[in-house]
Amino acid sequence: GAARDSLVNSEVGARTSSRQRVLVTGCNGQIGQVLVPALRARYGADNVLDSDLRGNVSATLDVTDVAALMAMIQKFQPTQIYHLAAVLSATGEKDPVRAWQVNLNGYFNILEAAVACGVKQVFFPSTIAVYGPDAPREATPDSAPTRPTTIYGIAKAAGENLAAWYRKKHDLDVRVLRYPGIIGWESAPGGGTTDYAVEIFHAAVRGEAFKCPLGPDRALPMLAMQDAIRGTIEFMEAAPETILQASGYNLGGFSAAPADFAGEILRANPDFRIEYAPDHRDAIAASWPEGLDDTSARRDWGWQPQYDLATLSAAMLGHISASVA
Ligand code: AKB
Repeated sequence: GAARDSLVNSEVGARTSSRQRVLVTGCNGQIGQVLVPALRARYGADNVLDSDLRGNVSATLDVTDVAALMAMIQKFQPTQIYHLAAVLSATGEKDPVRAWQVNLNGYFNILEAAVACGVKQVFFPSTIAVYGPDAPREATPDSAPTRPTTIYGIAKAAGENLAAWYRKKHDLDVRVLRYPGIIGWESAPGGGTTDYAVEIFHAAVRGEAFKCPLGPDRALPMLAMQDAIRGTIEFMEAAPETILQASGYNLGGFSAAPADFAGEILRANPDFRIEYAPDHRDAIAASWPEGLDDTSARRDWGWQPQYDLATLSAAMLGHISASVA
């Protein structure tokens, strides 16, 4: 009954910080480089295993290699997997086969291995790229149609449906957030359409003119890395009964176009120069929302972003300047 359920839930709550063992894939990516230290601070360094295909990580793991994945999970015995390994939107259009193998098959391997090995929880980062040209452009709600036009969006939309299926069929606690473009001073993005919103600040601090791959007014939903990391951990730790949307939640921050970032930078540095040279990324961005409605995340599990365009832009310039000084 209810009393027993709440007892079970409070036991789960009491266990969260002490007995969490977390495997993170794709740790060399933009999010992983910031999420791993945050998870280590919370659950203990030894309880967080950072993996990637290559680079400076504790474990080398190709998520498309089922045998290697199973062996790693059997050895480390994670209670949770944050599955960040993915090929992003702009790269995906250039190499769709690899994008599908990593983003869909790799994720499917993670879900199957999680069920086989008794992993309790899986985090799947979805994206605004699941929405296509037929979704409302402004304040796009969770309920908007997901008919994406990039291979990245198509794989992520399938991933959202897979999450709901594994929740229902296997009682696996897969949780999904639909991230906007994420902007942080801590790490460099790679292969995405929203990467420009990080790169513009680095160019400004180096005193270089920025060649922008999107048109001046191409607005997209954006979110501060600090908000994204905090929100993700809060979401994963939220009581199971507060997670009502099996295929994911929009995670909103603010909406901004290249001209908006340029305006913020110009206020601090009147010499900043930007040149617009829209390329294939502008076309990808044109198929995505301009802003997100994240009412459900706010209502169900208390999502609340802290940064807006002005505060994030100031923080970006401050932190990047400090790191090169
Ligand atoms: C990309 O631009 O591909 C990503 C995303 C919005 O999913 N940053």
